[in-house]
Amino acid sequence: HPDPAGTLPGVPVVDITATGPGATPIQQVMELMRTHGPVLVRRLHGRDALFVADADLVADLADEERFAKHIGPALENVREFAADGLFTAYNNEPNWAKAHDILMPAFALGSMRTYHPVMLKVARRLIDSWDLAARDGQAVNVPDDMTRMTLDTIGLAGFDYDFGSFEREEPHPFVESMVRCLEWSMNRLARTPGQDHSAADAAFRADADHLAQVVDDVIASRAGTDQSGAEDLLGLMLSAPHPADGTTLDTANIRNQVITFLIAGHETTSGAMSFALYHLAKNPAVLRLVQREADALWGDAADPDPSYDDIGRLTYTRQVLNEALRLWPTAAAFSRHAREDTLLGGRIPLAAGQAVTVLAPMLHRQPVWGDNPEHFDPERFTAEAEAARPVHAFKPFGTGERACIGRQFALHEATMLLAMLVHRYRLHDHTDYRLHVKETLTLKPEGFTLTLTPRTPADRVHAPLPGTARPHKDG
Ligand code: FDE
Repeated sequence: HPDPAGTLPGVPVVDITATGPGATPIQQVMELMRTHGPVLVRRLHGRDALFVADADLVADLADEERFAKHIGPALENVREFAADGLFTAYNNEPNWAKAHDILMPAFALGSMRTYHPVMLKVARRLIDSWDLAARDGQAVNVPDDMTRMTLDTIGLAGFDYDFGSFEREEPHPFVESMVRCLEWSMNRLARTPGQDHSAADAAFRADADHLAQVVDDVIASRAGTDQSGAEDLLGLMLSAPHPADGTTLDTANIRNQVITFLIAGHETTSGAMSFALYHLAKNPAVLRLVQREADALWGDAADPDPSYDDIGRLTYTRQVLNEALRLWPTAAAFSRHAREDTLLGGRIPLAAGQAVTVLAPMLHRQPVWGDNPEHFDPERFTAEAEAARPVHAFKPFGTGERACIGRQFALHEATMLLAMLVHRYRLHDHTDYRLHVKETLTLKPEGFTLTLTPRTPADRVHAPLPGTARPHKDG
């Protein structure tokens, strides 16, 4: 029978044309893998996509000699509004290497020292708003507020531009346009050939124009000022010469980079913090351990002043974030292609250019994670546990030279905020929330709300910090 991708030996083909991918395509593939195993071809209207979550195959895909990042259909759609920005650039597009080289220093671990004060300032905006909610006994919408916080942070830290998200009832219009652009990118994948989508496409164009407009404002508010010495992203983009050829980024590319950073820098990070708070609300024993860590640093201080170095000491808080990213990696899939004809894992023949998509949430539930992978357990991320596990078993930030450039940025921001929140509030799961994961290319716990009460000195956890008293890993 006709088979566009050619049958792959031992790989099941699952045709989803009858139902389509629906509103939650990532979770649909997760379900398919629970039935058919961690390697499968998903067929939609005769178009095939190979998905893998098997740990050995993912490790093989991490081989940069034989595989490279693939811009699949989803990222092709994102290219309609982010073009040759870092995330969506083709590997061989000159602006990828150029922007990568210019911007790398801004994301090295040491640069977090520069961003720390701004991150702290925005964390305090969130705390001010949560203090009011706590006083009035009102619930807070966790993903909405995390999105306010991460947008303001990347705006200020990256571009010295203030979105003022906490002064608005509704999300900033930029966020609304951006979310619709991402939804368009996702829904466009599910289209039935031959139907008319001109209304959706026109609405998308209007949103994409709005994004470009906001970004031009961000850039305009900087243009003309002296950029020498400006260390933020926009400063680098406007002024830093490429180390090799001395040229700077062109205006169109700067616009694409700003859109890229505003998107990449906040949806994924806000989702990660939202899932972390969800798991803490559901796991009081873990919450107590995070509180103990924060209490050991900041004691009864009413308004602690976290230092840059404090964040490096929050090792258990970091483990909680990693464990949240294990179960719900908010950038859930990334794609690779074969550079030449090759055998994936020594058994699946791939032609040069053929794409494979890694489904991280299922990779993170494979047998290397033990026999109870659904169980939330930050002990999986102690240094010892990590050393004992294959390196490619955990991929929330992608792989290789196209892996996430913003990883340290996101982790510093998220670790600090999480510790400040658990230090300050008791979290009440007042609705007995049932997890509902919304997909807009990224993942978030839709409709997750908490009520809060201030913690008092009597709530502090006074136990000492060493790892010896911790519950044992995997029973
Ligand atoms: C990137 C990234 C990735 C890869 C993708 C592919 O491969 O396709 C991933 C997976 C990610 N990333 C993830 C994540 C998570 C989180 C939380 C984050 N992420 C965050 C962030 C922040 C920021 C700022 C960012 N991020 C950014 C970015 C960029 C720019 C990119 C691209 C790179 C290159 O060069 O390519 C990424 N990120 Fe991320």
